[in-house]
Amino acid sequence: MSLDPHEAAALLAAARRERRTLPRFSDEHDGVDEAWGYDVQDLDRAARVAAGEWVVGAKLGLTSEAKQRTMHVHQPIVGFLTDAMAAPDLGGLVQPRVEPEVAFRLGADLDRALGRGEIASVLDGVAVALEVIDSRWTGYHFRLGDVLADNTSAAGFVVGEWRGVDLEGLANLAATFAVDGEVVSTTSPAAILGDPSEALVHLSRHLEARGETLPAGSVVLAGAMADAVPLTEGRRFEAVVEGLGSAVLSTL
Ligand code: OOG
Repeated sequence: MSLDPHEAAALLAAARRERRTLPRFSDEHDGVDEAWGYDVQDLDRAARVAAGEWVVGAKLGLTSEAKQRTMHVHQPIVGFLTDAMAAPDLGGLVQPRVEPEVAFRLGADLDRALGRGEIASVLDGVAVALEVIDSRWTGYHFRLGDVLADNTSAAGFVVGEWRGVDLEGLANLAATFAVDGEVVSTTSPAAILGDPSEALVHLSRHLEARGETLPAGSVVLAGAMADAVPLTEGRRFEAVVEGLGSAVLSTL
């Protein structure tokens, strides 16, 4: 039996409101694939906008082979960000995790598929970020269609200070992710598709294929540089990229 995308979006929204997780749709329904997942995500976005949220950008997920292996989904995924996620109500989350990322700010509309060499021309800022993810799927057990329907687990984000864009050396800057001052991962922006510029290339193609655009001023989270860690109370999470700055999320 297939599941109507409207019904799926309503089930996900109710579970989010009630702080419940769900068994993945793909176990019980046919047709839970990429196109279906983005259809549900589009309905979710429309419902949130109708409820007064603003779309402030986009995020990429599963942008490293390591993360794709961990989550058993083998391609990058795209979700949307809203203003509510910029000040997330952490108490309303059910199985939150946090991961270190690189964020970009668009200085021009992203309205066509771009090659790598054109990326700098649409950016006006780059920063270190932390993303809070919270899956609707119990234990983060999902397939591609499920995670797309769930807006790629997007729940919140924190962006450090915006810096001028120098894409040349960005990929190989040294990065760390620390919890309570103790480094849990040593990494670099190269963990994101080999170079985080590729996340923008991927996003621009994704938008063009769907006939969508993202306006100047939007924030783009390029993807995780290291595995997510559980977001628990009484802790301080910090991502640092040398020469770029840091992003901090404290639950103290
Ligand atoms: C999917 C979203 C992961 C990333 O940067 O890889 C993500 C998940 O693992 O829940 O945002």
